[in-house]
Amino acid sequence: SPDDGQGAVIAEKQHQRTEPPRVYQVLMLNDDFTPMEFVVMVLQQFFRHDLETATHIMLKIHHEGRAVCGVYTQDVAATKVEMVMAAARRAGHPLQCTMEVA
Ligand code: NFA
Repeated sequence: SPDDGQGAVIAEKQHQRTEPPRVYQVLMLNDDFTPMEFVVMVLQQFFRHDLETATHIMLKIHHEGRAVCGVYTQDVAATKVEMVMAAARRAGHPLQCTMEVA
């Protein structure tokens, strides 16, 4: 901040702008073994989708191989991936979850 010549610091609008945070898509990948009901449960529990939206996303993964489950900042996206992978492993399903820059 500038000095007014008599030692007082003049308040001024801060022109330095913060960039918006980079965002990441969290995706799940299709496989032949994970039950559809488990994928729908994951989409509701960890991504906060309602049953209709969760079912739609699950079917998109099933038919197209992958789909976006949500878009988050890096830390939140990484936590979602870990939560899904932990739940799948615990249940004995091969479901894969990944993140990529949106
Ligand atoms: N393809 C799996 C099945 O037929 C269902 C599935 C959907 C798995 C989405 C993974 C992701 N049981």
